[in-house]
Amino acid sequence: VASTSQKTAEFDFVVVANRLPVDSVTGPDGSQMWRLSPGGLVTALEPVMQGVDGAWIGWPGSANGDLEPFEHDGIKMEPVTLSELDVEYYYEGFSNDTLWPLYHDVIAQPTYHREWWDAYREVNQRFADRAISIAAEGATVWVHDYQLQLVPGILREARPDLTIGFFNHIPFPAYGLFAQLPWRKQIVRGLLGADVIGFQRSADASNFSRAVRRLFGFETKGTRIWVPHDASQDDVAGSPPSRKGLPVRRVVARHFPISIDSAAYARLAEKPSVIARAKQIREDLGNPKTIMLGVDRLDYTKGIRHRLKAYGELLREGRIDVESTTLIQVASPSRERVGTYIALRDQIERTVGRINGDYGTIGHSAVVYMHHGYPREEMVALYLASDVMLVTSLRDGMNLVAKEYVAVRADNDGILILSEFTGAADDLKQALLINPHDIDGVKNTMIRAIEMSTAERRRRMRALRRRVLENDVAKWSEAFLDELEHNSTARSGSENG
Ligand code: GDG
Repeated sequence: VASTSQKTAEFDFVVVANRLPVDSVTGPDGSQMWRLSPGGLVTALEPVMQGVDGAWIGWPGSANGDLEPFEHDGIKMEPVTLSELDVEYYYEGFSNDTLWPLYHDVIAQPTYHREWWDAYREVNQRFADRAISIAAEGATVWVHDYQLQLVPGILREARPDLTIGFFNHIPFPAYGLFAQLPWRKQIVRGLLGADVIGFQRSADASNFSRAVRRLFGFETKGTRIWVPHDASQDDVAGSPPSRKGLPVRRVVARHFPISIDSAAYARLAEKPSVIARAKQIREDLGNPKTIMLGVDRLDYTKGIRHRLKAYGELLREGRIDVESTTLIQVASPSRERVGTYIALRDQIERTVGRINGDYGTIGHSAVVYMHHGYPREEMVALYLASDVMLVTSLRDGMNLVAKEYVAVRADNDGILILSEFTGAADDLKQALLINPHDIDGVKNTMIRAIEMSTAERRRRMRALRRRVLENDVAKWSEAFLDELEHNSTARSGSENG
């Protein structure tokens, strides 16, 4: 075991996530510094981490040598080292080319490689070992996302004193698809090490419970699952284990829809510099009547091609024209060494090039396409500048962009077109919901948005804003940690069935 195991166990609250919430940046004098990556997760957990003795275990983001633990913005960082090969096999391979496409309903073909699985197991063990060595007696450990599904099981075996939570940020697929995974039993057993397994949608939680029943035959009822304490008893045949007098623990699998720091977004949108920038963006585009906007990581789950196809057809049919309507598409670079992503980028850029070639004029582009990341203030300015926000994911755990767009529209204006296949659609019913596969439906909805009356726009946006402002990310983490507190095996003794 690594030298870290000799460290004193000192933290009462430990977050385990693939990435640390910091990026390495180069300062003006050429020196390396850390900058907090402003994600919702950090915002939600920062107060929790500072209230108790907390630490965050994660990969610092580039394959490099060992880094000592350090503190940044009051958060204790515990960096986990990944080698070049770990990045290739565990991260780009098993996480992003096996699990990601499988969990997103095989929109792209998942690749199954035994070497990738071996690396996934090894790296999960490494993350778990760190948690085992730094978590204080009786601590709470919150593990995040599909890269680390084996960690709860490893922790349960080694440290039954811990209270263990897991949250899956992406969908959990129907059993018919999940069953493809050669290591489906190990993954499910790994997750069942947690006291609470959180999902984005209730459908994800029921897909998971069904997988548990099909693979193990454990008893489930509503959001509860009864799991043998002793994994060697898993295969006891016949009726559910709890009825055969085996010691069981209760696991809760339910949905906790994630959100954003709504107030922080609303505040950014009030800044004079951001408002001025939004105005500037409209002017730079020649003040078209309608600006449509897409903001996505460049990922095949986001339905960027479907969106472009619909938009291109509207131009071809003359239902919209480049003088009155502009589409801005921000596609931030993502997973650029994975083959599927390289191919997708080529397809998207070819399509944008064609549309602009066919319909653009000297003064007006049909599609303004940008393949870079932007500071958050620029994103908010784009949201404010746009009349119609396009979220056309083919499958998406939640989709925070939809919530951010709503949070910043204090003017109660702007229209959200939202795919039914996002977690966000479960809650944001006042959006214009679409099926992105139905290109005619998407086209008609775009036209409907362009023509929508001010009264209807306001009515819808007001209702959306109520939802997003009320249910922010702080509520999300409170709800999860509250459930975890109530369903801890460690805290309730051996039996909580
Ligand atoms: C996963 C799940 C789930 C994007 N480009 C830039 C930028 N962004 C920000 C957005 C938003 C975030 O990144 C993207 O979040 P999403 O939720 O839309 O999508 P994923 O990255 O796929 O996230 C998803 C989420 O986890 C949380 O659980 O909702 O379903 O797939 O905040 O604003 N931010 C900046 N510049 C960019 O260029 N600053």
